[in-house]
Amino acid sequence: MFAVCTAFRNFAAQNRTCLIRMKNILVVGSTGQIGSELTMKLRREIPNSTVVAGYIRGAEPKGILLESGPAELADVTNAPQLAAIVDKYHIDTIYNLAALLSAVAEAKPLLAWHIQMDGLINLLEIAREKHCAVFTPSSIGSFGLNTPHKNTPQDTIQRPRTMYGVTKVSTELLSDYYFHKYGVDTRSVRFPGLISYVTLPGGGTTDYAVEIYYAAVKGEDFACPIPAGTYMDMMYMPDALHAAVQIMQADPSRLIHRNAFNIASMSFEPEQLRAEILRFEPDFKMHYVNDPVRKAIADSWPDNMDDSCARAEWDWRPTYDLHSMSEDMFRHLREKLKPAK
Ligand code: VAH
Repeated sequence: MFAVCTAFRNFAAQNRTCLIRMKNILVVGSTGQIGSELTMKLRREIPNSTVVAGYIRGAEPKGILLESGPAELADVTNAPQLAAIVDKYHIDTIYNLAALLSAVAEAKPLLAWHIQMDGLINLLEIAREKHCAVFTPSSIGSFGLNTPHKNTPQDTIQRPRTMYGVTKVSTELLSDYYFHKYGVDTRSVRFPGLISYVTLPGGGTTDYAVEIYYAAVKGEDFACPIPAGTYMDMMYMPDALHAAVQIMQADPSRLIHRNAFNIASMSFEPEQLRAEILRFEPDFKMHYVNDPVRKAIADSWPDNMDDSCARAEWDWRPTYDLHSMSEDMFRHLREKLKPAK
């Protein structure tokens, strides 16, 4: 009888969260590659919402991110600081985007664990006590060498050998645990490599696919750290942001999975990207450089994921492909990087 009551209480708590969700939102890591754009999207698109830009010292919000809504010091490893923000703004949804990306995490594995895992447990405990929903992204980095690389299934073996990957698998498991044990409304996706013209990423393995566009627009010879023929899932940022919002607004009764859905839109290797860029910059030059850390990481990640569960359970659909993304990237970067008059 006790088990039934517990399950019902958890479900009721989870549904109460669902009814009040996505009005008062905290974005932890709001000045990062995803956070800087997600914060603005939420502020633009969620009517009557309060979207708090959480940041750490040395990465303060600036410009429109600072001027368009509240900002608070929100160090994911400082639980009292986070709890005070949740109370102050009556937060109902937390986007947890605080993380070291794959290559940096390999250089600083203990710091990566501290941020990604000690930070996550802080947020999940606060969410349990204060009935918040929590989105903490996973990634293609959660897979390893013995994961099927082609059409990587939603449910499959995950034995990554990078600290980034270990934290992503642990994030998926811990987030599932808080849902099943306490009814915390945790949901997330496994992001591919994300490409954007707004905020430069820092220290990822897929980031060559961002840096290459900057080099092409600047007329620089691009040094590619990823060997030809190395396929990885990639996604244009607008699609990734749409997924991050759409999943948190999905009908929970349809969700069979929760943490973390495979989502996919395109898979390419450096030579395919070079060919696409030459369509916009015929004089573009690229050569390969040896980067054993990024090569080993990239070799362990999928070529392309199967995202049929996300499509079936919450109607995920990408809108950009390599050509439409490249058109948009060049249009914005040529404007952003043009010499000041
Ligand atoms: C990285 N861009 O390369 C990030 C991302 C899926 C890759 O996690 O580490």
